Amino acid sequence: MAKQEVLTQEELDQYYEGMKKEHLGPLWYDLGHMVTKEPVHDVKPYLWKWETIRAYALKAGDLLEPGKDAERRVVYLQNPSLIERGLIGYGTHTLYAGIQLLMPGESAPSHHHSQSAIRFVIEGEQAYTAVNGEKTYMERGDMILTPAWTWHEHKHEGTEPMFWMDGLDVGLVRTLAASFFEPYEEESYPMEAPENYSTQQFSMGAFKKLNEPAAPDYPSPIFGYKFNRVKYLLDQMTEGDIDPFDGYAIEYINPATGGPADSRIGTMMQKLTSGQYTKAHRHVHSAIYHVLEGTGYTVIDGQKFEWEKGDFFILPPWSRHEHVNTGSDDVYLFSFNDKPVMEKLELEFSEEYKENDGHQRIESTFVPNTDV
Ligand code: GTQ
Repeated sequence: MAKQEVLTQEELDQYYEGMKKEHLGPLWYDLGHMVTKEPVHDVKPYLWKWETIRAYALKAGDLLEPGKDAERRVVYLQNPSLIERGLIGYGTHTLYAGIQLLMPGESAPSHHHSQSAIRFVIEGEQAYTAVNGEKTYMERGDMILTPAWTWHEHKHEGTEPMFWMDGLDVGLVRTLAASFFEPYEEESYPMEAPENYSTQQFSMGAFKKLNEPAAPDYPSPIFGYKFNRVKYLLDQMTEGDIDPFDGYAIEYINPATGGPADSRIGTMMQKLTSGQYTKAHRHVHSAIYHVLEGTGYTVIDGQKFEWEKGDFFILPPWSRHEHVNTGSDDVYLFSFNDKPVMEKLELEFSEEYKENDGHQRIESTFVPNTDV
């Protein structure tokens, strides 16, 4: 006889109801919901077309001016699967992406926050991001760091609209109840270093002035990571360097540690040659992807996400994925992720998909705004 049968059904019901009223719970029923066999999450994949995002961002150019009407002019990506829980600005449960527009002559004032941020330049030139008083000029394909709690501001000195992506660990910091924000007391932080200083210092070789202190481990001594360097290195890679799941892939690093460029946000550029397709795997970390160049698709948990230049898509945690280049030119996929956090917490784990020669069966094709 099971022990619980010593009580009548009515007594048992009373016991469980009483427990609930006291805000207590029976682990013998609920352990499997807490300590799950595999990651459980409610982050669904999604894809946004560049032409849609661009049109909405450009329209905001008529509606408001950064520094006057708003801190920043940004149209952010809202994952529809997370807004149900009121999670505003969530692309994944940890990561945020927004598309920032600066019109010629405009600037966005200096501030700092406990979120880490990265920028990835989509369109335009002759705008800079200044980090702690050092200007880094931004060109298409460049990645710029604004590490957590560094003072940063943006200014556009060029003649055409300037678009870039902001990537921040909004969800992570919110979940950890660790968000702090502070505007700088003036519009601009004092410019202290020569322009592009850290990028020049570390661009081919690595140097410091005799009396300059050694680069600290944190934050990275480099703020601007140039696309032409990434492209050069990807082009030097040989077939032996191909990662079965990510193709030709390069991670951006902090040269002082050899670890990720930002200590919490991982950044990666992948190249896929014409016809190249990768095998499926899944990992604990989640990512947001931006298609810098090319056409193709990514299969995520059996759903096909077709993309072209400029598009963005969400890779949820623990979801099988594989990438295909269907065009005749090289594909460049930029992505940022929460892998550094998962690794620091010793939570990162990945699993190869072994069935069907490593390729998923495609069960459906995603159409933006209908498959929510
Ligand atoms: O440019 O500093 O998209 O603080 C969101 C928050 C951009 C920025 C965003 C920010 C910024």
